[in-house]
Amino acid sequence: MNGKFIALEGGEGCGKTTQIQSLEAWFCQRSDLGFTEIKRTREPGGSPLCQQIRQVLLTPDGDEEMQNRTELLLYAADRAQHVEAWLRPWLANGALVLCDRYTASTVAYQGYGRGLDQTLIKEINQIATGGLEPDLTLWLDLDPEIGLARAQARGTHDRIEQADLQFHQNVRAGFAALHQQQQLANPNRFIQIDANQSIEQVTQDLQAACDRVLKSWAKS
Ligand code: T5A
Repeated sequence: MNGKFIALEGGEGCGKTTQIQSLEAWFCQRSDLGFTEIKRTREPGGSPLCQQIRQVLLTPDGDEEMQNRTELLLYAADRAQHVEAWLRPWLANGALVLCDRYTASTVAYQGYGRGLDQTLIKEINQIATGGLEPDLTLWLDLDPEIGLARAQARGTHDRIEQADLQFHQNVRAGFAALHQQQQLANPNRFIQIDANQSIEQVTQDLQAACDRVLKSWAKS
């Protein structure tokens, strides 16, 4: 693997989609870093096949209730396809990959949100990724009440946005727990960004965090 892999994570409406576009533009100007190309992608839905899985996950037809383990396995199926067919070849080719959500979302949403067993989630994530982990995770941290209000202002509500506030508070606790674990092991691997600021300020904080981590990569 010659490339690098950065994941953006966070609760609903925290601004990932807005910020990943700015980050992509910023990295595109940094030809000094030596990446062969910059790839922006997302989960679920990062390829044509994954897009079909995304539709089942977020806007399924009919009113049959989706079971928690069904949801977990569908996210894993999306990830397995995305990793094997797209992420690994891009990274092998020396790309910088920017991904909107990855395995931390499964820990936070299916683990802390739905209450599924964390050991099961770890195993499923391992099967789906074959061990591919981000070099850096940027967590856009935001009070779920603010994030849900932002997301709802857009007018459409997918299946997961419709879950109650407690679910989204548990999701935030999941990201916080992951952040705390990584703080001890490697503080440059999982960075918390305050998403309750202006779009411009969040962009600046993300760029500063990336600059800091890029320097540590250059030294290693
Ligand atoms: N999921 C995903 C799981 O449960 N398990 C998994 O393993 C994975 C991978 C994905 C859903 O799937 C779940 C999580 C999600 O529920 P999605 O449509 O991709 O669904 O949803 P999100 O990733 O949540 O994306 P959203 O578009 O809803 O939110 P974003 O990308 O965080 O936010 P963004 O940039 O679209 O901004 C939302 C609104 O806020 C404004 C924007 O202009 C926009 O209107 N905004 C701000 N307003 C004020 N101040 C700021 N700083 C702002 N930043 C953005």
